[in-house]
Amino acid sequence: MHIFANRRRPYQEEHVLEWKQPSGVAETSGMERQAKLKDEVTIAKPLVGLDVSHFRFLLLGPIGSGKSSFINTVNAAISGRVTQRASCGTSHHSVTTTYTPYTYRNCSGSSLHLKLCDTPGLEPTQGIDVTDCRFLLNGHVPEFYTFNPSVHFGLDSHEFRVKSTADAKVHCAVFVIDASTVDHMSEKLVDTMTSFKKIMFEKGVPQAVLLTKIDTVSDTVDEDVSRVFNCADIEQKVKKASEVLGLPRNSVFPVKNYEHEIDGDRNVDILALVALRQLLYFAMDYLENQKMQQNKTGDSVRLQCGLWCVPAKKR
Ligand SMILES: Nc1nc2c(ncn2[C@@H]2O[C@H](COP(=O)(O)OP(=O)(O)OP(=O)(O)O)[C@@H](O)[C@H]2O)c(=O)[nH]1
Ligand SMILES: [Mg+2]
Repeated sequence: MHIFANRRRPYQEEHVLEWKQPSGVAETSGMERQAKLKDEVTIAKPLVGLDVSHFRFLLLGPIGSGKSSFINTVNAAISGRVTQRASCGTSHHSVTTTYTPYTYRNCSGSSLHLKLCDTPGLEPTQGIDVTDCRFLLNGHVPEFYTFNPSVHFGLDSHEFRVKSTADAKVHCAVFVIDASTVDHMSEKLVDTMTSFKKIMFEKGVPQAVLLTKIDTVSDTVDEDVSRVFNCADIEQKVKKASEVLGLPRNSVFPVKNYEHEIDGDRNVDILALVALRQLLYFAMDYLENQKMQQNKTGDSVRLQCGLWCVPAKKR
């Protein structure tokens, strides 16, 4: 069954695969589905007891891959207004230079408990490196810090936050990849992202991939974004992204960002919201694991205290 529209189009060929179907959204109308997804992402809150006010997502990826555009697309999907909160465009070097957290508010003014953090794009010879990535994941980089390509951020930077908090740490890392270039990404960039991934695995930080610009690789999707999960071309790009980054296909989310549009499109919003909901699930799992570890540590401290408290005669 089609994920978004339960009907067959004349150009839908026999070989076109219905390759993926996020749960619980197939049977409802587009409007209901959009409203349900919006509710879900609006009410999602970090687990209590961890001192985390917002889920923090770190967006990483090559220059021009659509990181800032995704931030704007989410804003449009949540607030109903297509705007340019984050500056977007194409340039020789990254348009984004600052580690910027974006928070969101829906049409009725309710704040979402998440921050999408924009970062400068990766380039073969500059951009965020493995050390920067580690500091970002650990929460040592202050929000709104402007990266300087000629001076590395480090322990000697006066802005280095020595004391990090659970709130400042990254709860889910998101690689943003352009679907039109995924088949021929530079080896250097892939190596950089692979080394980021290694640190994330070490730290237990979940990783996801946003596959952007799907409208540029399929005329069918360009014409009607709701056909994304019926499109063999997109399925192939998702498979490629999963192979390149070594992450499972169910953590690769195809999205189309607002780019030339001035009005919202329900199907564009739904795709962004489906991706965002999954990202929230990943971050929730991460925090659940943190809580479990915290409890385990607490238990062992309690156990130690218990032993110390055992009266001498009983030893
Ligand atoms: N057609 C299409 N264009 C897109 C999409 N996403 C982004 N773009 C365009 O791609 C260009 C780069 O997008 P940005 O969002 O600035 O990319 P970025 O990853 O933030 O780039 P840097 O900040 O330079 O690293 C802009 O011209 C966007 O309009 C998409 O899904 N479809
Ligand atoms: Mg940007």
